[in-house]
Amino acid sequence: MHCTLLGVPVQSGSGRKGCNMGPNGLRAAGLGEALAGLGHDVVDLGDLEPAPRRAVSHPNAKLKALGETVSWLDALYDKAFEISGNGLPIFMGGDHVMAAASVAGVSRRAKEQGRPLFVLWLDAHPDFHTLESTESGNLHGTPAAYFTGRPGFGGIFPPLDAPVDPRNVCMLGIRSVDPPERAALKESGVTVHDMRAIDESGIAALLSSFLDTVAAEDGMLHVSFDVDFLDPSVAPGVGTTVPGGATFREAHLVMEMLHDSELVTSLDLVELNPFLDERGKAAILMTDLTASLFGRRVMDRPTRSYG
Ligand code: 6HN
Ligand code: MN
Ligand code: MN
Ligand code: MN
Repeated sequence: MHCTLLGVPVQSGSGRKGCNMGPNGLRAAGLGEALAGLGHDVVDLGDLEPAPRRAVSHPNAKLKALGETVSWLDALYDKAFEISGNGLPIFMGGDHVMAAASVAGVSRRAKEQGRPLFVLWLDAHPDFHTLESTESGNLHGTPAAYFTGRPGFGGIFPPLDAPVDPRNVCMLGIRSVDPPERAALKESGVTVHDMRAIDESGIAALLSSFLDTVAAEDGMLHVSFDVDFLDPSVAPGVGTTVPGGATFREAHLVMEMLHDSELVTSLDLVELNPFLDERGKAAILMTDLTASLFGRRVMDRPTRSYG
């Protein structure tokens, strides 16, 4: 497999600083070496730079850092389309707002190839706010609304050539939803498996039924992995910790099943905040989880000390 690593050190979409160190946190944890060690051909393109600023405005005065954030999305939208034409891109965030552009870019690629794009959203949050509905004003709460074509982003976020069908989006790990998101999700057709569903049904059953659908429709599959999908006890290095998240083994099992499915065509690793991490715990776990996605099996795991 040819893997392309791209750092996207955007932090303006989150309420706090430190996510801009995420790409280097993953590099320090040995992400590139881990994938190369599994026999993959790995190229690290370094870090993206934002595009020149456009004049953008919106009546919601709560929105934070709109112009700066949009300049990152503009740059990433083109880059994601470009690099998705050659191997499997891994977008290293940066806060989750970057998924607006990574998904929009790979969706344009899927459309060009005449295949449907599916999105597996691993997160405590659905990030399903519009620019109107967000109360925090933090734009990392909006990407899933944008790429599924919810209204109000036109002329502000990059033009969306290929909206993702909400019925092709599966969210796993959800446990923190704002009222306007809840109402919109209900109408949307997005599949939401919250933590209770995972407790009751087991994560494997929920994931395999989604993967069966992707395979049946010959879909491309983008995985967007927010660190806060994980329980904060195993991944403290994130600004938006929510108790009751996925365990170490639940997360690895997801990645192992994704590997076996051979369906994944692109990946986001987002919201890692090395400033908030404990001796690289979250950075190392995200790296090891990515290794599972790229073929490392339980019996082959290297001996590691965790903090
Ligand atoms: N993330 N729903 C909250 C908000 O501020 O809109 C939290 C968003 C979290 C976003 O974790 O990527
Ligand atoms: Mn998120
Ligand atoms: Mn989140
Ligand atoms: Mn493999």
